[in-house]
Amino acid sequence: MKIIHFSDTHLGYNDLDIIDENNINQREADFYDAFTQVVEQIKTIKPDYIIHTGDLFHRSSPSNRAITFALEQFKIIDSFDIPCLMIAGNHSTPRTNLSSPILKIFDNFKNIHTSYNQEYKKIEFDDVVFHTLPHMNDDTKADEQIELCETNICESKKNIMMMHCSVGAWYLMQEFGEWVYPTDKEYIFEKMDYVGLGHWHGFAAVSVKGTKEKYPNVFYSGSTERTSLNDKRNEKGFIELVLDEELEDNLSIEYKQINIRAIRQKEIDCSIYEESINQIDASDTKDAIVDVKLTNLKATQSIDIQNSTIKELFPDAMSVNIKREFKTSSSEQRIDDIEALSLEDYFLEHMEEESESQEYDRLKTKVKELFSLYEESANDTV
Ligand SMILES: [Mn+2]
Repeated sequence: MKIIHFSDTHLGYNDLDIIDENNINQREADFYDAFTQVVEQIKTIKPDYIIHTGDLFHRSSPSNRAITFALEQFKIIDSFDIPCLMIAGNHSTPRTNLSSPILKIFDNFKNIHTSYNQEYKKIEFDDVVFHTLPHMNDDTKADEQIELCETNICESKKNIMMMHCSVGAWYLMQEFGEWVYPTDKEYIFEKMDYVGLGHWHGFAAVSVKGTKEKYPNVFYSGSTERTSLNDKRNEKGFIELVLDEELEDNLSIEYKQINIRAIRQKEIDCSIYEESINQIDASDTKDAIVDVKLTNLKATQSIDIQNSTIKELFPDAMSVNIKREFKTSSSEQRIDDIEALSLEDYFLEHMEEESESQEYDRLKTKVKELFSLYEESANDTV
């Protein structure tokens, strides 16, 4: 039995204010592209089942474009005549009972089976039972649903569990209302042939109760794109799973990568600024998101280094983000001690320490000018 497991496709997510040739936010288009690649591969692989473990959409009320895209893609999936099972994640679960769950739009698709009612749902076929536990807002209710799942395990068929949660506290995404699967219920995993998980955005085998040992049959497929620039992974894709008694642990797991926009991290050491700039290799930054860290910066130096100068180092990049990290010395005051001082005063004091007197006078004028500009615009917004 062959199964494709993918997850966290976050359709409708957008970022970075860059518009593509079709007037669509470029990052939003990247997510559609990632999804399309998975569907194309499913068509070639022809699995027996397809499972999606949540966060199909980025929001519980997605945009018209995201809904239209999903309906087009699931029409294609439906035409494969392969059962496709999908559960709701925290991003696609409404927080109140007043709104209707978005996954309801697939109710009339022949081969699409959904589970979104914040309760356990058994979806059964001739050879396999899928135990689906969609995202649940209520932890107490969730415990009962897990028990229900356990009692429905079918000895004569394969058993596959589908969930959207953090197993223990190890796979939290720092989001609102995450569901943490209770550690004392992990023994159920051993009764399953496979546990397909969504929520964590990296491909991962789950560790046994926080040890280094991994369950052979419990996996996060990860997301198909990155919903935050803090996610530096360039490997995104899906799982091709084979369940077969001939195999070790009765299964094989293959992680299949798709092509996504690269994120490249670069560092410029400002204590050797010129040298560091000359050493920058921009050859892998075409169409990429580039993260540049300026390290060992001195405050005085920071004023003279323009973001535009740094961006010019990567002319073919899609976007360049610049982070400035200031050099710290042990003699420096801690942030808590200087809260009483205004930022402008603190900054000037620091510059006075750092620079020659003539240079200080020049920079002081510039700083005062910039701070007054800032104050002006800050007042405007009140
Ligand atoms: Mn997610």
